[in-house]
Amino acid sequence: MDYRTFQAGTMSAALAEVKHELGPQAVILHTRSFVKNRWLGLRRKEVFEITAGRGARPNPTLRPAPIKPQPDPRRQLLESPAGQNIVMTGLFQEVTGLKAMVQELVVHANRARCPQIPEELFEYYSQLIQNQVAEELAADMIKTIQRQIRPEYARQADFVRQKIAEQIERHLPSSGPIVRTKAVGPHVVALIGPTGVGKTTTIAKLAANLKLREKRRVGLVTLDTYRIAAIDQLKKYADIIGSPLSVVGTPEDLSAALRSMDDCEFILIDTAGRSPNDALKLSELKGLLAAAKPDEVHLVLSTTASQQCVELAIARFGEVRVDKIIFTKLDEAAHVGVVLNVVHKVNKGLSYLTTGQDVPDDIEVGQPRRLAQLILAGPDAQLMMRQNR
Ligand SMILES: Nc1nc2c(ncn2[C@@H]2O[C@H](COP(=O)(O)OP(=O)(O)OP(=O)(O)O)[C@@H](O)[C@H]2O)c(=O)[nH]1
Ligand SMILES: [Mg+2]
Repeated sequence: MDYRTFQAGTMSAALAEVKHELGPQAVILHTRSFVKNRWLGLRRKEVFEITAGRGARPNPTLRPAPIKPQPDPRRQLLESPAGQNIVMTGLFQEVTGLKAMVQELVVHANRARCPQIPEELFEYYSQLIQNQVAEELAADMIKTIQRQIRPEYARQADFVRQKIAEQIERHLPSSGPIVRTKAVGPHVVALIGPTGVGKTTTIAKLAANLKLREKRRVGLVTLDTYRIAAIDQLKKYADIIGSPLSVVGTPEDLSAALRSMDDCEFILIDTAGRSPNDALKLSELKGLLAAAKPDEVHLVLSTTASQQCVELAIARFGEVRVDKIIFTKLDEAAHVGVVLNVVHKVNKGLSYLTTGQDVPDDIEVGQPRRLAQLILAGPDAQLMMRQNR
């Protein structure tokens, strides 16, 4: 076959050239795109290349094939695999173009709404907003940075990102991990929170890390007597790590269970998930915690919930007792800014973040710097989380 290579700045321009030179019957053999460096690599240009031929010459030794009605040559070209490749590439280009256009419109709309944000720092402000950092908080951080740095530094991306990380750290109180400070008796920690946020899984991760990695004596207590499955779930983990588990339903049983584990260094209490709207169950939980007198109560919240749900949970569970906050399911969160908004607003220390279903690995101490990195990573945050495992 007689074939030639055509190059152009867009796939459709290259295709037009193929059609012009070889006619509509042209057969496409190969397509590719690559970046060409020009001016000693200072300018880069994307090139689209199509290798096409005029079609196979008829073989005289073969009997002529019966004449079939020919589809329209344009359709023939489009239906070939290479033709479809081009269509897909074209679509991809168009979608990418549309995305950039929408992004630009969003930035433009935000910019119109926030004339107080300096032009050179607007991109960073936009990134924080896209990660659902509250507008007021984002504006506050950016304005502080503007006051801190000289204008020429605002153009140095790494420097500005470092400053934003510092701001996020400043606005995100962290409580550090669970630490036993007393010399005698168990350090008692209770986890409370809405249903299904990951309390039991987090208790299992904490217990396994304390027992297997730190070699501590750990006892487990569950107050979740509503469902057999919930007891089985924790029993399975207790057996694997070799820790005692007590299942208790009343405040009196709870006090007795804690006394029976007096030789443990840590006791972790799992509770049944409660709806923030269920006042009765919340007051029952309050009674149980009053009997347990835990050293720390961590409110467990999921990053997959809306900020509104999270705030309602904080308000209602706050009436029970909340000392620290654990955020779960970061691996499923589209945006991690909510963690910053919430922890900053309620001014409770962030103790842990959980990043997956695997016990005991998918948990980390809630470090502001790490959260800053995740917020600044934007769409790459999930990738960063997986790489960190
Ligand atoms: N993706 C993801 N899933 C998680 C994480 N933590 C827990 N899960 C999952 O969330 C689901 C609920 O977890 P549980 O630990 O049973 O939640 P819970 O808060 O104890 O639930 P209730 O006791 O019913 O209120 C399970 O499928 C867990 O595997 C996490 O960090 N990431
Ligand atoms: Mg549970």
